[in-house]
Amino acid sequence: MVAALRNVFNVSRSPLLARTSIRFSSTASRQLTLKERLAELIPTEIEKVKAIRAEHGKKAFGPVTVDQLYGGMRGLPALIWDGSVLDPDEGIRFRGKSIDECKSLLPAAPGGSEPLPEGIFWLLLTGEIPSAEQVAELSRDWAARAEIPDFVKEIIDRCPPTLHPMSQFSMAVTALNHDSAFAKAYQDGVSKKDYWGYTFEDSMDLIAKLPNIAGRIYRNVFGDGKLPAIDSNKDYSANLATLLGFGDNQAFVELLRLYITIHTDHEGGNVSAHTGKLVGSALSDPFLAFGASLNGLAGPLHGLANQEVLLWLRKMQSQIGENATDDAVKSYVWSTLKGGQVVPGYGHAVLRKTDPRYTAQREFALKNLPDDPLFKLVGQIYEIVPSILLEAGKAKNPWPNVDAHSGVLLTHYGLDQMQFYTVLFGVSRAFGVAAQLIWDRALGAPLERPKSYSSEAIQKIFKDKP
Ligand code: CMX
Repeated sequence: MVAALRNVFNVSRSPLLARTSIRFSSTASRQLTLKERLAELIPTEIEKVKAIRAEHGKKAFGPVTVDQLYGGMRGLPALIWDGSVLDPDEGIRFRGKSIDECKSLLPAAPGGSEPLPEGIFWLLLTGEIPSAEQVAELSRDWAARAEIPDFVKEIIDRCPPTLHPMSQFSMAVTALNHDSAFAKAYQDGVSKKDYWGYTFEDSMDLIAKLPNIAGRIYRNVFGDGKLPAIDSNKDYSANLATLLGFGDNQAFVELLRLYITIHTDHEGGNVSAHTGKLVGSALSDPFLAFGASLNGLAGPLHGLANQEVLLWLRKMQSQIGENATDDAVKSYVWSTLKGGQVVPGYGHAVLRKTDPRYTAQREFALKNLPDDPLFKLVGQIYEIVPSILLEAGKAKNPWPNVDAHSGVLLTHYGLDQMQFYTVLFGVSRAFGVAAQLIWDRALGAPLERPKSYSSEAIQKIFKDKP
């Protein structure tokens, strides 16, 4: 305790911590802020990584096949990512904790039962479960940082409503780089050992400003362009719900809390996470790095699949009607495959079982909207699609992923503008990318630069080898 307090005192005097909203209290009764706790953890982690590299650094991690070079690097061990690990059968664990464990361990809002995303950010960064007080302090800190610069508002307001919300989102996030603490400190010649503190501040600003950006895009494209103010007494998800116009619906607020929590992180190799890490490795600040992540998330094989699922379901309903028979659904699925398209929301590059993020959303639906017709259709499809994908014989994983379910829940509460769905995924994904960016700068992660080969080189290398 004494050592911890001494540590708090030391880090509190650092200029890097000047913007942390809790101050050192001489009574020492308050708990550590996230930044103070991180400052304590970093030296130990640096030593841990040094020891791992000293002991195992020269050991091989297994063979690399030519197929992996051509095949999207599937399964290639190539990255360090601490926030979460994905098991093909079990699904995601955030710092070792399953979704169910997160749901029961992370603090919920008073009167609520879903985990607050503030808690999972703490968990992703520290590996620890925060107290309710620490989570409340994060809510207050983010609300205090939520305002976006006028020129960013103008950029969003000038976008034509026909420009996809994800493109608007990426532009606005990239433009936040104007006020990056990291970029400024770098220009001022900051020492490498202090990178993480500025990355932390930018990451906190990034996460805090996303609701105002997302809300503004939503209101401009789908509403009257008028946006309410952030309430500093509300948690992150409640504020986001208010900005979208659903703040009075407690079930929707709870849905957002769950939604943001489970979409935060999915280990490091997926397109949005890896892109953020890659761009961050060039010491681009968190706004530039996460802007790039968003452009990857906007692809239909990744985050845009949540929009595609709803489009596909609606098209199915328009062709075969609501309450369609299993046979009609089957032939619609086959027509999708025969048309050379994918069944959106099904399959995964790593998972080989039903995505537990799908299951968590299904459980929410069973509790809150069991009789919703679209939810029933999603359940019907779950009984039909896997066996068809298996019969078609191509997909390695015939089971649903996270995107198969989210749109149905949002639609139920009236958020039926499917073009907006990936923006919500993006708000959440910032948490996981930011957490890793902070650790990458704390641990001095180098510029990423893997080796590429031409097909000619591959032919030459293996010319006389069996
Ligand atoms: N419908 C039809 N075909 C599918 C399929 C699906 N849902 N999933 C995989 N396949 C096909 C692939 O297109 C591939 O075909 P080709 O050999 O003709 O190229 C073949 O099966 C093998 O693919 P795979 O090894 O099983 O899957 P990949 O790792 O290459 O791709 C993914 C994974 C997610 C892109 C793929 O399953 C897919 O396209 N699913 C639909 C889109 C989707 O839901 N994406 C969201 C994923 C979650 C997220 O990131 O948000």
